[in-house]
Amino acid sequence: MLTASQLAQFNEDGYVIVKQLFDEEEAELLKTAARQDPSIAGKAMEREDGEGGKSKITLWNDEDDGLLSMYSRCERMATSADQILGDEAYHWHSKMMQKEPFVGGAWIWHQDYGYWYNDTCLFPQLVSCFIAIDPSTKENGCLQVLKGSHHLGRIEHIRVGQQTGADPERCKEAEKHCPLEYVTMEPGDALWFHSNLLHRSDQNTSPNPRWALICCYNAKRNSPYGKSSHPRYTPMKRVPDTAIKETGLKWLGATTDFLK
Ligand SMILES: O=C(O)CCC(=O)C(=O)O
Repeated sequence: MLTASQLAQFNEDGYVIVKQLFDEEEAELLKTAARQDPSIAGKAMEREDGEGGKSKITLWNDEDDGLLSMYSRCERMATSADQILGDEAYHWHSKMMQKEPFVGGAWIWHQDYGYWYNDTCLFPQLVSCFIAIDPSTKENGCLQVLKGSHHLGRIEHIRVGQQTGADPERCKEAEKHCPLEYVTMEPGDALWFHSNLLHRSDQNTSPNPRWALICCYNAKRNSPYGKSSHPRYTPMKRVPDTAIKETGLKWLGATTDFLK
């Protein structure tokens, strides 16, 4: 549940950080599941950044009964997503971002709605929650955001080197108006960010991993009208906040719909 002032901050800045959304035990369980659930390593896709780095991502659309799904399904996440979207939120996808020491790749400026527009969502009424698994620092490539850039609306996304990102000329201009913030976080902290917020991250040149679980939600009324690589509105199987500790070390199931 977000407070009125957290919601106001989200609307003004395009993001809000919730410190310790998950307590120490939940953050530790998340780290163990991320590192040990065989699906995470087994279904990881490698993404070259075109600058010599590469990141691994494991991405799934559906929810199941494994521990990692409890983070996206739990009441405190689902309710916050409802509040931000002003509608019933449903699970769009979750992804495990694995930025490994020394090799973890960079991401260029982009808006998530830059891509999700092509999934035939009419409104930018989607939101992501970045949950830090490791400390997320400048050195290991924490997320960077342009504060208030969600007010720009959707920017055209084009091929830039080996990545597709927001038009670099527009981003350069946006940087003159919207302050750049390095979002440093501790394990268990969460960052909610708008689907039109410009964000990027640097390579991880440090000896420390920078992993994060990102859970993304769409609004019920914004269900894709056409072809989409993510699901149409399906009610979330919401679980109480206690489900994380109760579930314990249970891995994602064989039926999980991982994207390739
Ligand atoms: O993990 C990162 O550093 C970037 C993540 C990101 O930009 C995204 O998932 O849209």
